[in-house]
Amino acid sequence: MNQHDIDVLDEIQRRVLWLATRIVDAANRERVTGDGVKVGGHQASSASLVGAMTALWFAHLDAEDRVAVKPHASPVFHAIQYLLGNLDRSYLTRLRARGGLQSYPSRTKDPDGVDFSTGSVGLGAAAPLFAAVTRRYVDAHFGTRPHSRFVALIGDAELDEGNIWEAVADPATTGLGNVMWVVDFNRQSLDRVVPGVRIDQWRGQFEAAGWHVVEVKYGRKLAEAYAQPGGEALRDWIDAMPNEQYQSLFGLTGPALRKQFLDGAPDAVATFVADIPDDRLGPLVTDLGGHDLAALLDAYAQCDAVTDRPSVVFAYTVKGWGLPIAGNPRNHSALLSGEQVDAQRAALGLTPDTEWDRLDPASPAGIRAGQRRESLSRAPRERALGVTVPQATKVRATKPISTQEVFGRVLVDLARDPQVGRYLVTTAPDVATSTNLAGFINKTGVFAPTAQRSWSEDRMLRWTESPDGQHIELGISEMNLFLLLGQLGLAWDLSGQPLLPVGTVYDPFVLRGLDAFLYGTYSGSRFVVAGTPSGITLAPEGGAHQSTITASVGLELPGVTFIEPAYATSLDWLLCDALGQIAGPDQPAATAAPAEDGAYYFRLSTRPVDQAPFETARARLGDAVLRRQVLAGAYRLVDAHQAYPHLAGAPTVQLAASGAVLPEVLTAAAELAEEGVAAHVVDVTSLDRLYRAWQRTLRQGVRTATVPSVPGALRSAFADRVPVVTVHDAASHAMAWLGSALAAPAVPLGVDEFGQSGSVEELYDLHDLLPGSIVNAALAALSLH
Ligand SMILES: Cc1ncc(C[n+]2csc(CCOP(=O)(O)OP(=O)(O)O)c2C)c(N)n1
Ligand SMILES: [Mg+2]
Repeated sequence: MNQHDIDVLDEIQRRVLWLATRIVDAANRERVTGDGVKVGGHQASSASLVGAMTALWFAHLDAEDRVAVKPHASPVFHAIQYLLGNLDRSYLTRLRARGGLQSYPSRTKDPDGVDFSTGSVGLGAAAPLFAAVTRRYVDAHFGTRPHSRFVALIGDAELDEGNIWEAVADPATTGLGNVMWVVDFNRQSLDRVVPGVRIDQWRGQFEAAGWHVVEVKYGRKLAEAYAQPGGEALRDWIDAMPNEQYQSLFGLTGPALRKQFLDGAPDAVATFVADIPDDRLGPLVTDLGGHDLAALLDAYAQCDAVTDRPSVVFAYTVKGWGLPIAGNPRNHSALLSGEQVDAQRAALGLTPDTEWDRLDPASPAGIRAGQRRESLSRAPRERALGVTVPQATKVRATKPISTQEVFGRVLVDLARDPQVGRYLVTTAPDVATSTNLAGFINKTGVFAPTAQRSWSEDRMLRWTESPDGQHIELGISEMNLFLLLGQLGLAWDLSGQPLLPVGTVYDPFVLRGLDAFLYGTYSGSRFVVAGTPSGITLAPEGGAHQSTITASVGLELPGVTFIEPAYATSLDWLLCDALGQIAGPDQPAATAAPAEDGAYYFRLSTRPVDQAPFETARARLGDAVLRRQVLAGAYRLVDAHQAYPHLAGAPTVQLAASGAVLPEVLTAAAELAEEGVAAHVVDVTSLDRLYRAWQRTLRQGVRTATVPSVPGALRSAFADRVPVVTVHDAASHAMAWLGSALAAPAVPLGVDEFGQSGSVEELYDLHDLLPGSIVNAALAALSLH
């Protein structure tokens, strides 16, 4: 790149800085929200990355490359997309406004082609790494795609987040030469100028994990000064100076800057700078490489040249570069005043009439923008897999069996399906065998970029590692599990190949990866995750392994359908349906509910459960009706009027339960019958779908001021206005709303304390989940009626 090209890029970056600053400014100074809440935005954090991002989009990226942008640099991204012609001008004044640009980059809500959502710091850094893991898998299984580079632009304080180091350390992410992280090394976080410079520590951590590290520390002015006689003293002093002192220089000019700069410096430095006039000294000593376009492009090229491992570039920058708030310790959320904005505009030769203009298309900068727009344009990708997932597998259960075991068997059966099998990919954080993925792994093998020799032969588990394997094994990091699942579920877009991703994790540790779970679904990803085993039914394992709040979490997570079956066939139907939805087009032909999109969370158990009651219900309802109800979220497992005809006219209750506790509930129903109470038993297969159905009718009623109806999913399984006991191996709260939905008194039973070790019976006793307690709860519910 010659000097002319660098000058053109420099002109572009000045305009990018202006637009990014003004986008935030307009949102704050020109919008009347009437609510007294500050709109906000980050001019300083944005300015910091203007150079690195201008260099990327206007001189480095190709159409197939994918980039995660640091959350607080979203205005820079949108300014660039605008200059490239990919964003309508009307959006520029609508940052953080409804229907406008999101505060932080959003794949699903921003209009201009965001590759990775960001916002929760740390996750946006790791996402492209797992997108590259996904690409490596896709290339190995479905043929090589056009080459992509996966880039993350991250803040330096993001490196404090543990998930970054979990991602870097996992063997699954090694050797990815198409990954580049650019650290915006401005040595400031939100609260402060970070004490000390931790570059050596971080360099060591990256290098120990096998990464290639590049530092872009000095700009050209400084590099030239260092090369002069005596320049070494200057260099040594700038390197040795405390970070806080260095940062303070950005707020100073003239003699005050010189005085501060030389405070504590050796005499040789004072001598060296004695001839440099005041107006040049500041720009010289603050000339950092992260704002030198040629130095940045050179660093990117160095990363491209290293193809056998990921790269990280530490770009030394100034937070607030080019703005009057540069380097100020309190600049994270600082906004320029109107006068300061006017001065920035005037300095660029713009006026209020021309301030939002694109680059003049006839100018060298405008021509470059036009060329880049063309070379970065990309055809949209097909989301649907275009295969039909069967409605059920051949898995049959005659003996008592646990849902965890059925889950494993269904996957093995689907792996044999000529259409579906090759698209399945499983992953687990070191719990594949203990969550029953062994059968699938025996059948499909473990993925490794190159074939690995096996040193031990285990006849039970054939852990063959090769590029054909369909299980990606992770170290113990639930963050990595959900980050990988999130990216596997976006492979249709980021790697041009839809997949059917399935992950497993011990249910309590879903919480450990929760932020990444949210991240994936917020990004619009679709996958299946099984949380197994779950609840106090995992009795001997004790409190640290017994999940209680996960059912509520699953129910409440947007973009996630929470499913907790008890019986083999219902799980088979539900899992096949979930994979069918994932394989389907954007608006899947829904089951009983309207289109749902996103992830499916199956909460499973290792408790063997007698399948006979399900078969009885099946005989009563028939497969078609039963399947429809199972998928809709609930069916009547025992109809008291049919099971106990002699109780016609007797007091009636309904016992609603999910998952492993159903045997106790069935026994309670039988005991109630003996006491002259008719008890329906409802197996709630998806509390989430029921809740959503209820909410839909309520909201409809609220919005149209009409009487809400009882949704079909509830009506076919429950009896209206009949007292209800809810029973759940989970916090009692998750099911408690059913009373309101049925307009009936409710007694919710569940686990509201930390668990402990014991037998299932002992622990059910402790938490009032044994049949006797359920009977008493039913009588209490009747008495409340
Ligand atoms: C998980 C998470 N915790 C906290 C925040 C709030 N936060 C936003 S930016 C920031 C500081 C980021 O500093 P750095 O990464 O160095 O960015 P920059 O200096 O470029 O603004 C914090 C704490 C967040 N967005 N996400
Ligand atoms: Mg920072």
